[in-house]
Amino acid sequence: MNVQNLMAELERKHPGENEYLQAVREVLESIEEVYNQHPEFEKAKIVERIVEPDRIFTFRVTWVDDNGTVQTNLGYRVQFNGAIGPYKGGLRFHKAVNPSMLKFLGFEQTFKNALTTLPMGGAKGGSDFDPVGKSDAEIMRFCQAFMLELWRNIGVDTDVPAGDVGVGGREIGFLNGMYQKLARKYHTGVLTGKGETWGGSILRPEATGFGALYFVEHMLKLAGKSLKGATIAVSGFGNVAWGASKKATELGAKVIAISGPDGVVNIPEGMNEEMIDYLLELRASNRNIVAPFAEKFPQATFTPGKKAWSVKCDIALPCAFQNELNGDDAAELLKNGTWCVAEVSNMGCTPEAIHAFQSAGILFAPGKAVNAGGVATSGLEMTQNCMHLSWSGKEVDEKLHFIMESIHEACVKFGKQQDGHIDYVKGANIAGFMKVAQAMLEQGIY
Ligand code: 2IT
Repeated sequence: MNVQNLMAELERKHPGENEYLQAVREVLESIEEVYNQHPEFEKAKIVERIVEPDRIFTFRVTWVDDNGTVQTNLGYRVQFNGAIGPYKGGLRFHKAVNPSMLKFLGFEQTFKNALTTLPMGGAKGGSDFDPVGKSDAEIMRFCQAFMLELWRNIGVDTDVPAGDVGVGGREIGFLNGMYQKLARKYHTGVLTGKGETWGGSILRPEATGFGALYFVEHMLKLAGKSLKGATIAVSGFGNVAWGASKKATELGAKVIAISGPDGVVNIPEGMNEEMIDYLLELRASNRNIVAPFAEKFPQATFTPGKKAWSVKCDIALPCAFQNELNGDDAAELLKNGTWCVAEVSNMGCTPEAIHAFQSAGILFAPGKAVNAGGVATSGLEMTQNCMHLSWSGKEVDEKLHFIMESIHEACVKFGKQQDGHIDYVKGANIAGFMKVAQAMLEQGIY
C-alpha cells in the first residue's frame, strides 16, 4: 500500500470531502507499515475496500415549524462497515452536517467500535437540521419526520442508531416513539440512549465522559502521573462535557474551564456538583451559549470569543466538535505547560495540533480510543435489551471500566515505539484496523 497513491485516488472519487479525507489519511498513515507486512491484506484489497462506506441512504425530511412554515432538511444514514457486527453509531443534528462529515464519522466509528471488544459495525447518520432556537414541539415534529424515512433501513440486527451532537435522550425518545408506531414492533432495541423506563442503560448519558476519564486515568498511571489536583480545560457543555467534568471532579481533578460557541467560562476554583449539573440545563435550553453560566455563578467569569484552550491547564479535553483544537491552540496550550491532551470529541484536533503535541512529547490520545465508552455502553444496552434484563449502574460501570482498560491495553500493545514511548494514535488505529481487516478477510470478497 502506498498512502499518497491511495489518497490521490480517494480525492478523485470524493472531491472536496475534506473531513472524510482527513480521517482516512490519519488511519492510513498509522497502519501503512503493519499493512505492508501482510500480503494477504494487499491481495484482498482490504484497504481499498475499508475506506469506502458499504452504502449511504439520503432522504428528504419535510416538517412544519411553529409558525406554520414548511421546512425541508436532508437526512442521511451512512452504513460504513458491517464486517464485525450490525451497523452501530450515532445520529448528528447540526447545521453543518453533510455527506463528508458523516462519512468521516462512520469511518472513525468502524475502528472505534472494533476497539470496544463488542461485535458492532460502524455507521453514522443525521441531518442538517439546526436544533438551535427550536421549540420542543418543533424538535419532536422533526424527529418524527426523520424517522418516517429512516425506519425501513434500521433494525435490531441490522443497524442501531444512537445520539451524537444535537441528539440526546429527548430526541431518542421522539425517534423511538415514531419507530414503534411505524414498525409495529414494540421491542426496545432499535435505538440506544433510551430512557431508563423504556429499555435504556442507566449509565448511557454519563458513559462517554466517564469512559474518557477511565482511559485518561490508565494513560496517566502508565506515565507515572495522576489526576489528583490536576487542572482541566473542557470544551463544550453538552452531555459529553458534563460526564467528563463529573468523573474528573470525582477523581480529584479541577475542571477550571468550559466553553461554547460564544466564548469560555473560567472557574478558577474548579466546578462543583451544582455547576456540573447546571450544564445539562444549559444544553436543554437549545440556545447553545455558555455565557449564562457566569451570570448564575459569581465564582465564574465569561470571556467572549475565546476558546477553552486559552486557559492555562494541565490537561485539555476537547468534548465538542471535530477540528475544534488547531495548531495555534496547540501552541498556546504547550506554552502554558499543558502535559496531556485527550480527544473526547471525534477528531477534535487538527493534524497540525496532533503533530505539535507528539513533537513536544506530551501525552496525547485520539477520540476513537478515548470516547469509545459511549458506544461501548450502547453495545451493553443492546445486550441488555436482547436478554430482556436490566443491569444496575454499578454493573454497567464495572463493565465500562473493563472495556476502557482493554482499549488502553490494545493501544499500548500496538502503539509502543522502540524507545518505549506510546503512540496512542498509531496504537488505536492499528488495533481497530487489524480486527476489522481480519473479519473482512475471513468473509471473502463481497
Ligand atoms: O461517536 C460516538 O461514538 C457516538 N455518537 C455514540 C454512538 C452510539 O452508538 O452510542
